[in-house]
Amino acid sequence: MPDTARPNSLDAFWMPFTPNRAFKADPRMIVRAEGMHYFTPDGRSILDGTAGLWCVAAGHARPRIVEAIKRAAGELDYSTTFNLGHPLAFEFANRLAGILPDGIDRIAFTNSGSESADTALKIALAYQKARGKPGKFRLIGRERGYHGVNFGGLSVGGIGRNRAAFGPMIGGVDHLPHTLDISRNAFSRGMPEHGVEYADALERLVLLHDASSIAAVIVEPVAGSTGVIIPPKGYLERLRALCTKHDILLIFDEVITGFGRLGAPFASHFFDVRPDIITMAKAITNASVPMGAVAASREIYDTILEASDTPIELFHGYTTSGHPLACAAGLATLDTFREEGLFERAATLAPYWETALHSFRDARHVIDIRNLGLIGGVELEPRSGAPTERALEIYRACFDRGLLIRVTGDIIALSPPLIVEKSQIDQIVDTLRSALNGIA
Ligand code: PXG
Repeated sequence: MPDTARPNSLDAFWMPFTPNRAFKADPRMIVRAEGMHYFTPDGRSILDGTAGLWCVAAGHARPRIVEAIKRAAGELDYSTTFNLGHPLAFEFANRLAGILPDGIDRIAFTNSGSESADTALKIALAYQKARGKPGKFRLIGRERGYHGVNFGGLSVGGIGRNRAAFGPMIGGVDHLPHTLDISRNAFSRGMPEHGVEYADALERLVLLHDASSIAAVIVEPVAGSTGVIIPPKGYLERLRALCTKHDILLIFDEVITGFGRLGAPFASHFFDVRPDIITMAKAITNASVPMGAVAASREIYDTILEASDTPIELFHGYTTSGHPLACAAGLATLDTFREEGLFERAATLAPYWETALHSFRDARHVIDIRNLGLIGGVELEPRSGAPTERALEIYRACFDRGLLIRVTGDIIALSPPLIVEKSQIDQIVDTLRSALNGIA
C-alpha cells in the first residue's frame, strides 16, 4: 500500500457533499483506477458503476489521455488565455465545434459544470442586452434541476436542500415543474409516454412574467443528480417550440448527457432538439483534468461581438480557462472516443442495459425503474420514518461486494463508463440484486 493511502488524519479535508462525521468515522478509500475498476488500499477491485461521478466515460487511466497530460505538462504548464493564445486551446475548441450540433460552435472554456452553468446564464443575459432587449433578464430553471453549486446555477436549480442554507439566491428566477410522474409512468422503458404537457407550464410563466422579461430557460435534457428523470416523449420538442415562439433562449445543461452517455455525441443529437447554448464538463476530459465548456450559437457570439462598444466584448473568464493540460486531455479523450466508437457505444448497449435494469421490476423495495442510453435509475420505497437510509445501506452493501453505485435520496443512479462489457452489466445487476435482497 503506498504511504498516501494512509493519511495521518482525515480532519483537514472538508469533503464535498459528504456526511463528514460519518465518513471520517468509517472511511472508504480508493488508491488506484484502471479501465472499469477502482482499487482499494488493500487491493480489492471495485467495479465502477457510475463512471466516477458520471464523468469517466472512457474508463479509467486510459493510456492515450495519461500520455497527453504528461506531454503537455512538460511542454507548456500554463499560459493565460486572456489576450494571449496557446495552440491547444484553439485546437480543442475547433475539435469540439466539430462534434457539436451545427452552428452551436463558439466555445468558452471553464473548469467545472458549475462554472459552465453560470457562464451560460451570463452569456444569455449579455446576448439579450446586446440585441437591445435588456429587459429580458429572467432565467427559468426547473424543479429538481441541478446546475451545480455556484449562485447562478443554484438559483435556477431546483433542489431545495442545496439552496436552503444560502440565502435569497439571484433575483428574477422562476421554475418549471419537474417531469417525474411515477403514478403514470412507473417502469417505463426509455422515454415515458405521459407528461409532454409539463412543458406547457412555460406558457403560464410567460403569462405571469411576460415574455419580454424572460431571457432563457435552462434544463438538463435528462436530469441526473436528482435521480434520473427521463424527459417524456415530445417534452423537449415542445419546450423548444415554446422558447422559439416567445423569443426565449434554450440552454441544455449537458454536463451529464454530453459525450456519448445516450449513444450520440450530445443529447441534442439524440433527441434531435436544438438548443441555443450547450454546457458541458465532466467527460470533456474524461475527468482526468478539471474542465468545462459552454458552446453558444454563432448568432449569440456574433451579436455580442458586434454590439460591443468596448474592445473586450464579454467581461467574463477564469484564470485557467482553456488550461493546456485540460485541452491536451480533452483532445486525447476525443481521439479515444473516436478510435473506440464511444460516442455510439451506448446506443449499441442500450437494449441490453434496459433489459438488465428492468429485471429489478419485482425486486424488493423497488417502486420505479428508469433508463435511457447508458443511464439507469432504480427508485426505492423510502423506509418509513427514515428516508434515504435504505439507499445508503444499499450503497455500502454494494461497495462491500465490489461495486460502486451512486445514490441520491432513495434513488440508485447507474452510469457505467461507456466501455462497459455485457458481463460487467450482469455483474452490476447481480450485485445490486443481492444487496437489495439483503436489506430490510
Ligand atoms: N450540471 C449538471 C447537469 C450536473 O450534473 C453540474 C452541472 C455541476 O458540475 P460540477 O463540475 O461543478 O460538479 C453537474 C454535476 C450525482 C452528482 O450524484 C452529479 C453531479 C455532481 C455531483 C454529484 O449525481 N453533477
